[in-house]
Formats: sequence, structure tokens, C-alpha cells
Amino acid sequence: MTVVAEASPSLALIKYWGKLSGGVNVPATSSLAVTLGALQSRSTISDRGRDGNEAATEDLIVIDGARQPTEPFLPVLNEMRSRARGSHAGEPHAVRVESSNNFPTAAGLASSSSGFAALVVGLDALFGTSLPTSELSSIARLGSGSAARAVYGGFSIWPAGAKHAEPLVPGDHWPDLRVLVVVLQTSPKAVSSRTGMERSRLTSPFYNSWVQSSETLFETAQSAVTARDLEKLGMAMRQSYLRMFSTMFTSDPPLIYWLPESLAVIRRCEELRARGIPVWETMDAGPQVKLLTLASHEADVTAAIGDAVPGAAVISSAIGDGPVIHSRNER
Ligand code: 2P0
Repeated sequence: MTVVAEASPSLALIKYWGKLSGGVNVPATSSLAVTLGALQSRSTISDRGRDGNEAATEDLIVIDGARQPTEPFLPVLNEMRSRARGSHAGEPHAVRVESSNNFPTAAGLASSSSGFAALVVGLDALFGTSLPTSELSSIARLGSGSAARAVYGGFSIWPAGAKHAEPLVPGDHWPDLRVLVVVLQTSPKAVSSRTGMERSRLTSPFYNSWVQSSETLFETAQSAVTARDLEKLGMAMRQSYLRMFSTMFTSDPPLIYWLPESLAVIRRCEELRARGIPVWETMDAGPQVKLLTLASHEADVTAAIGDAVPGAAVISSAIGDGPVIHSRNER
């Protein structure tokens, strides 16, 4: 059987940056995220033991045409296989996974969140396990923390210390909200989020302050999303990304993901806000800047960013839905 699963990345507005010890990707901070509907990971997953290839006893993972080491994927693959055995859905075999993204991979655009979300949802369909979404969230977390949120559409939350994320509101809760992704560099980042957040935890003198002060921002952002209050949300998300970066800048050695153009976009957002245009920026472990605004201001904001950083690509996204199984073919 072959399954095609699609999922969109989870963009954190309130950030996960740092893990608790004693678990796999268990967050030290509560995060709140939105689904970027315009960006997608698409995974074609098939059961190698049943696709006619007798020699196929190993998993085969290909992303954007390049074969990957299987080791980072084994926690998710093995957990899903063990659930399949427990459910009497049959003996699962090695799988072939071919995944592609319609956006740059590993460049601070949360490709790991959508990739692992598509993987768990696709395996759930392939193996016939029909697990609750909260369990899929917990299993996706084993591959990449942010993937715990990406199994839900709309806005999701992932409380500190929790093994799975939860839905907050669906995508149609805020139809005129737009996320403009300003792509400033498409090459993969030099330091992975996983390495970076651990370095911040271990070496930044501000790490504990970041963790302690994050909870209030999380509470504020939740109520702002519920009330569709962009200014309140914007002020909380701005504090969240800048406090997160404070731990990055003060890590040893320092983590500086920004480009000069990143700061140019931030400055332009400040100018737009001073002119009364609602636009609030956030950044992740990479130089790209993501802007939240309303559909009625999208054209003005896009033009202003094009003026500030000529040549920058701007991807406009509404709030997306959760992962979908695109097709399922019996062989
Ligand atoms: C987030 N990021 O909340 C934060 C903000 C990047 C900055 O989650 O180690 O790939 O696999 O759990 O999820 C990116 O880190 O890290 C991330 P692991 P992940 O979206």
C-alpha cells in the first residue's frame, strides 16, 4: 500500500527553546503556534515488505531527492511499528518514505515540524492504527519537538513539560490573519535548532530568566488569539522571539542566526507600525523573518518589505489546516 500525506509547518509565536531533562524533546517553555497553510511537506510512504522488493528489509528515507541516514527517523518509525503490532493491524514492515517540501528545507522555516507530522499521520494511515491525534502528537515529538504542534491545524499550544501538544482554535477562527514569510537565505543553517537550544540551556546566563518569563507571554498570547487581538498578540510574540534570541546571542559560542537584512525587515516593521499599519514580526533559528498582519494590509506590507530588502521573496500564507491523507492506493 502507498499513502501520500501532506502537512504544513508549525510557526511558533511563543517559542519552544530548551528541553527538560529526563524525556525526549520535552519542552522547558510553553509554546503557541500557527499553521502555515501555504507551506507544505508532502510524503509518499509505502510498505517496502509488500511492494515487490524482496531485499527491502531496511527503511529508506529520501527528502527532496537526497537519501537520508535513517537514524533520526527511527524513534518515530519504531514507535509507530510497535503501535501497529499492539493494535493487531498486522506485522508492519520496513517503509520507503519520499518527502519533498515546497519551501527551503532546514533554513528556519520549520520543515522538521511538517515533515515529521506528515510522517506520523501517513504511517498511521499505512499501518491502519487510527491513533488519536494527541498520540500522534506525542510520537511526532520524538522526531522533532515542534512536530508535536504540527499534527494540528489552526493555532496549537504545547505546554511546558507536556508530552503532546493540543489544539487551541481552528484555522477559520481568524480568516483575515496573514503570515508573510520573508525568505532572506535558502541554504540550510549552520547550527541545528537541537544543538542550538541545548547550547543555550547549558551556557547562556539568561536561560533561566527566559524559561521563567516565558509563561506569562504564553498566557497573554492565548487570550489574544482567542480574542483575535493582533496588537496584544504582536507585543507578546515580539517579547518571545527577542528573549529567545537573547539566550542565543549570549550562548558560548554565540549563536547569531540573523543577517543584516533580518534587521532591516524588523526596522521596517517598526516604521509601518508607527504609521498605524498592524504588522508584527517573529524569527526562528534562521535569518528569515515572519510577519503577522491582516489581509487588508498585506499589499502595503509586501511593498514596504520589497523596498527595504530588494529581491527578498515573500510567501503569503493564511492559517492552514491540519495534515491530510492525500491518497491511498492498495497495491
Ligand atoms: C519553535 N523552534 O517553537 C522553536 C522556535 C525554533 C525556534 O522548535 O530538537 O526542530 O527537534 O525538538 O523542533 C525548532 O526546533 O527541535 C523549534 P527538536 P525543533 O518552533
